[in-house]
Amino acid sequence: MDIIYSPDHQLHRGEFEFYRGELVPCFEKPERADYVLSAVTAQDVGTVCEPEPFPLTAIERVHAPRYLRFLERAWDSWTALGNTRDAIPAVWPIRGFRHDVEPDNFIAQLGMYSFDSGTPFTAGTWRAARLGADIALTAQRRIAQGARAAFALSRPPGHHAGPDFLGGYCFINNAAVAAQAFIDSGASRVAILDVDYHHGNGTQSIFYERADVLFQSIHGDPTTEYPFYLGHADETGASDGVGFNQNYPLAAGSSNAQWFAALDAACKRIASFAPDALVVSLGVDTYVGDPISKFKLDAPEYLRMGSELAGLGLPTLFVMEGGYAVQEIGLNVAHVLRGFRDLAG
Ligand code: OKP
Ligand code: ZN
Repeated sequence: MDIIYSPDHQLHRGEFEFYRGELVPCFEKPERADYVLSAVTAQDVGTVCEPEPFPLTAIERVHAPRYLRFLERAWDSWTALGNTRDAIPAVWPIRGFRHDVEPDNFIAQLGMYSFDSGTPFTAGTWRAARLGADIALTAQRRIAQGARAAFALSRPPGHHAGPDFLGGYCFINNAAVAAQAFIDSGASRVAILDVDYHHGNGTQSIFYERADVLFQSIHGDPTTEYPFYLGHADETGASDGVGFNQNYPLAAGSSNAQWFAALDAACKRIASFAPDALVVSLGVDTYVGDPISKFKLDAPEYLRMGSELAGLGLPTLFVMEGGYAVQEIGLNVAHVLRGFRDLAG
C-alpha cells in the first residue's frame, strides 16, 4: 500500500506542554513520525510517496474559514508582539461568554479557537498541519483511483480538532478532511473508525448531524480520561445524524478482550452501514507501554486489529493519530498494516 509521508512534519515542534503543574517536553514530538517511518519501511508494508498539494477549499469543507485564517496568520501575529516562545492558550470563553465577537488580543483569539493548554502553536505549525491535510487527501485520491488501502503518515494528529477549534495536539482534522473528500468525489456513505486511546471529539463534532458519515470511536472512558467532556455512549447523533454516531468508552485498565468486543460491535455497525470507504483514525496509544494512556494492547493485538479491519472488505484509509514517546509506536503501526495486508492480499 502507498504510505504518504513528508519530512516537513518536523516544522511542527512544540517545546513544552503543561503536565501536572509543570512545563514538560511535549509528548507529541517529531521523533514519533521517524519511529513509524522506519518501522513501516523495515517491515516492508508499502511504498513511501510524497504528498500532492491540494487547495485550501478542501479543508474548508470541514473547518470554518475564519478558523483557518486564524491558524494561517497566528505565528506572525504572535511574533509581531515580540514573542519568541511557542504560543500556549491560557484563557477560554466558556458558558455565558460571547463567541460572536473575535477579540483583537491574540491570546484571547487563541482561546476562542482552542480547548486546552496542551497544544503549543509553533513557528511551523500551520505548514505542518496543512501538509497533514495534503497527506490525507493524497491518500484519499489513491483509494478513489482504485487502491485497496493507503496510509497517511502525518503529524501533528487531527482527531481532536473540530470545525473551529484546536486542542489535544491537533489543528486540522485529517481524517475528517479525507472522509469529506470521499463524499465530494462521489461516495454516498463513509465510515470513520477511531481506535486512538482518546475519544475523537473533533471528528464527532464535525459529523454529528450527518447521516452520510458514520462515526465509531473506541476509547478511554471520558469520566476519567482526556478529553473528558465528550465521548459517552449516549452520544448517538443529532437531527439528520441520529443513529450515526456510536461511542464505545472503556474504563482505564480495560482488558484486551473488552477492547476487541468493542471493535467487534463497531465493525458490525460499520458493516450494516455499508459504506463506500472506511477511514481509520489510527492511534496506537492503546499500547501497554504508552506513557499517557491505560489500555494494554501489544504486538499480537495490533496484528489482529489489522486483520479484523481487512475483514470488513472495504477500501481503507489509515490516518496517523496518537501514540507517544516510545519507539514501539512504529512497530505497532506496522503490525496493524501488516495484519491488514496479510488478510486483504
Ligand atoms: C492526543 B491524541 C494536558 C495533557 C493532556 C492531551 C492528550 C492528547 C492526546 N497538558 N494531554 O488523541 O493521542
Ligand atoms: Zn490519543
